[in-house]
Amino acid sequence: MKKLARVLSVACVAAAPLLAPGTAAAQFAKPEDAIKYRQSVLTVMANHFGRIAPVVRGQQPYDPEQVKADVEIVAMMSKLPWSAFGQGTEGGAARPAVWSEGAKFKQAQERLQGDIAKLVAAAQSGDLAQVRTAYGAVGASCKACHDNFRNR
Ligand code: ASC
Repeated sequence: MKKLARVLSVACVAAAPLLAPGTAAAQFAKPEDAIKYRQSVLTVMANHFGRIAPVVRGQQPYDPEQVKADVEIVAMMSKLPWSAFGQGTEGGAARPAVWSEGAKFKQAQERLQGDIAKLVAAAQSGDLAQVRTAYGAVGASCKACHDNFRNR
């Protein structure tokens, strides 16, 4: 029995790289760690996205360098949360649909990243009207994903 357990554990370690890269075990010691990681990343992302809101609403002067810096943080952060939604990490505010409708969840990520790429380009243009349009599209992407995949 002991020997079988050892053989199995060696086999599991050997097979680990073949598993989906997003599995909790690959990157996080515990499911709670994955939940904390994705929530932290999304919190930082929302914070920097939110800093641009008063600018696009005309409540704060447009400082192109500042907007660019915030958009770059949003873009970087937007790459990170998804691998922390691996199998076995159900919980937090995530709905079961994240796992039961994986293809749709993936589409929502891709929509967001496409919209963020446009926001990066708009921020680089230094044209507030372009930033405003692209900002609205990113916000709509955030909302669409939340409507489908996040508990209120
Ligand atoms: C934000 C933020 C979100 C989105 C979403 C858009 O600033 O933190 O989650 O915009 O509210 O509807």
